[in-house]
Amino acid sequence: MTSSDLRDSILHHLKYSLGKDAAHAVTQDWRMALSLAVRDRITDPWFDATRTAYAGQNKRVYYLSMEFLIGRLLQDAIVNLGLLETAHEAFTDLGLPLDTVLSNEPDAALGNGGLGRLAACFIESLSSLAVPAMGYGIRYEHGLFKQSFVQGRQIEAPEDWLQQTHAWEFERPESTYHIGFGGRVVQKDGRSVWEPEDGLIAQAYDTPVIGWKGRWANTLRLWSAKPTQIFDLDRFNSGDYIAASAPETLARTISRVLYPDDTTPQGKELRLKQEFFFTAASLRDALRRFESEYDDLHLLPQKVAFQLNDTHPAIAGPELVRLLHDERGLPMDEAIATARGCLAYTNHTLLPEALERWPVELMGRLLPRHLQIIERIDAAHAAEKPDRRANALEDGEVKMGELAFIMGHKVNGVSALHTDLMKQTVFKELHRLHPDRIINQTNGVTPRRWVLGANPRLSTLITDAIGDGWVGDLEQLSGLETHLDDAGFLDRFAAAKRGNKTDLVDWVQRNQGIALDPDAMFDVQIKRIHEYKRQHLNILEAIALWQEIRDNPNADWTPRVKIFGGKAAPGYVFAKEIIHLINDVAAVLNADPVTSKYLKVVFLPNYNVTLAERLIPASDLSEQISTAGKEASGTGNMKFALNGAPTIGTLDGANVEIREHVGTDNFFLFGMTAPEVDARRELGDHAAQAIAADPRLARALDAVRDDTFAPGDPGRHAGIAENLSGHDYFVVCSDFTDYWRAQREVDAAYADQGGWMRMAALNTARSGWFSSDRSMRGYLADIWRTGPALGADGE
Ligand code: 26W
Repeated sequence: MTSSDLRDSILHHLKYSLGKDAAHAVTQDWRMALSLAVRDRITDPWFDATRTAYAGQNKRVYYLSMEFLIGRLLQDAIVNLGLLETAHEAFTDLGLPLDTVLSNEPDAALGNGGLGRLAACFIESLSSLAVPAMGYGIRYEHGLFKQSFVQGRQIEAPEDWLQQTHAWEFERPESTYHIGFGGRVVQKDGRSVWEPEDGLIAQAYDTPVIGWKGRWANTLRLWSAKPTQIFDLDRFNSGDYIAASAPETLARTISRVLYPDDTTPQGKELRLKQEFFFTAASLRDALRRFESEYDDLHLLPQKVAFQLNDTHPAIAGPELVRLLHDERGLPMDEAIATARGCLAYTNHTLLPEALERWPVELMGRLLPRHLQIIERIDAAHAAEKPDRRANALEDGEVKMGELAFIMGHKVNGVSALHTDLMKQTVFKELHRLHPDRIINQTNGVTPRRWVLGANPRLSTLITDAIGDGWVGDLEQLSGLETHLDDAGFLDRFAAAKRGNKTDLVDWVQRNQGIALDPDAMFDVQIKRIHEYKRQHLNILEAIALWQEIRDNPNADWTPRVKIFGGKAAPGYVFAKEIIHLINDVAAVLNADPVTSKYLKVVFLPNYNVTLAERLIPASDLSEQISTAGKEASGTGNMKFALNGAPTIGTLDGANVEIREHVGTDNFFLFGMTAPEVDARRELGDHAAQAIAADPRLARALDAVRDDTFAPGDPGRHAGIAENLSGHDYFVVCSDFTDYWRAQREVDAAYADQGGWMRMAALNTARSGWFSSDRSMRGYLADIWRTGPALGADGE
């Protein structure tokens, strides 16, 4: 496709699809027109992929996820189709910068964080690998809330991405399923039949996901809830118009909003309804497709794989058994075995408060037949493994982790450490009963979005050095190692980083009115705000450093900008206090005429995928400082390493593997290991001991406690100070001293710019293993037992 072909197609869509005259088109019109023109290029490979999968009778992978944090799609599609240059030229002709058009797209925030973004990377990798697959999720009308700060406090506003027409989706009014709730179970001809009392319609919306080089496209199918009946006509006719629309409002509520809490499922009825809603629709859709091709249900495990992204779709176990047994007459034990052959479960957290459990009363009321089936599943499991007890139903609750484990043929963790801890802790008993079930699949990220799309400067440099094969085969980055003794290469590497930093400096100036020095080290922590991620450890170190610079303003300080980004769940009070403290510290430090040339703190509001794409390429240092044993994997950590930002971090999640890959000399390690953390906690007064041993820590905590950062309002941050000097469950104080030491090593290393750039480039060269293509190959080999439908040559 030439740039004039693309321009013609854009102008065609502007006129005939959008009804706009070029003379009056605004940026949004151009963006829509470009999206439609690009979408046209996706449609043929998309249809071809579907045809190929049917013709080859390939096994299909269904990735069931409550969240798909896809962000913007236009640039990603253009990059994967190889149309970036063409699009640039087309818009040069049209007199509008392509970047202006691309940045007009809303960021689809249909997820909270790591779990949702992982699902988005996986679905892209499955397309890039040409694996017949489909993502199933919910088409939330409102994604994750928008965050702003008022006097340093987080304020939430509703997100409204569907306010504008969504350019990528195809509505499927014919793909609908009736989803029931409540009611009772009756016996008919010796069979149990669920007769739901309420119901609604799940309607499909399809978004094509194009893979690298446009060879293959899969579908992301998101379900939207519609009423079975739009109006209560009796009420409407009697004049009660508001009440007449009640059924519609109620039904639509199910897909209205993404739950913004990624740590504490609150046992909310609506959440369980959302989970069943999308799971049931997805299973039925997949079964319909299967039954259009095959007539033997026993073939199901050979032809269909359902991956459960955490326990949110774990009701798939009992629902699939119900579809096979109640509705299709397979004997119960065969139904359970067949369902298990199709299902596998990925665990993403060990935090006890994040493990889903539903009151039996609620499950029985909403899904009475499923509750009975869960009892049968437990009984069958106990019969099979009579020696010990490990049930899904216990103490008046349905434990979704146990249910997913028992109903999955494989259960995986998301980093080597996390998988080991799964075996030792939450699934200890079940692991003993099924020693081959738990396996590891370390997370990965897609290089198309996170390197090629987000970091064109670095990408050009890499391609100049080793060719462009790395984009589809990221381990080729190791070829960069031979260039590291070439001063010219390192200079260009430094220039790429510097260019990215300058872009960020300009953007921060325009959007936040804060001036940053691009020569300072950009030290970045971006992720959800949570105690275990320890943003407060980072800000404590900033406070201590500020105090030390004030004591000794003429010393040889390495200039640093600490950048934070991340949202706190609206109900998570302590996380919000951490945000407030960071913003208050930023205000004081940035206004300090003596220290601010060495140290600034910036908390950028509304962290999302788009902001991550801007920040990560411009980062020098990656903060991965969670309490060891608590971060299942992390995926931001991988994006930083790939983009040439070394890590300061603990031995937690995938940090362990990143350190092994990049080399211990190129990673700033600090802190206790997971077993050391547990042992330390046994000492009741670990925080007091740590504070007594480190005057810097004591002084920083004093400043949090007094009114240093809350002028005229002492006590504002007392909650954090009390937590840290008291209970300190996440052992912030006990890791502080070693964190400080590691940070000073970072300072010294950064001061030697030549050495630093070498270390940064080594991080890039040695991080190729962290591609989500590698993760997907692992799932394909060990869990789904299938592979690409196309050979490397496209046949
Ligand atoms: C129902 C409440 C709820 C919602 C979401 C509980 C837990 C979750 C997720 C499991 C939280 C999550 O996103 N976990 C993150 O998953 C990433 C992808 O595997 C990992 O990289 C992160 O370490 C992990 O915190």
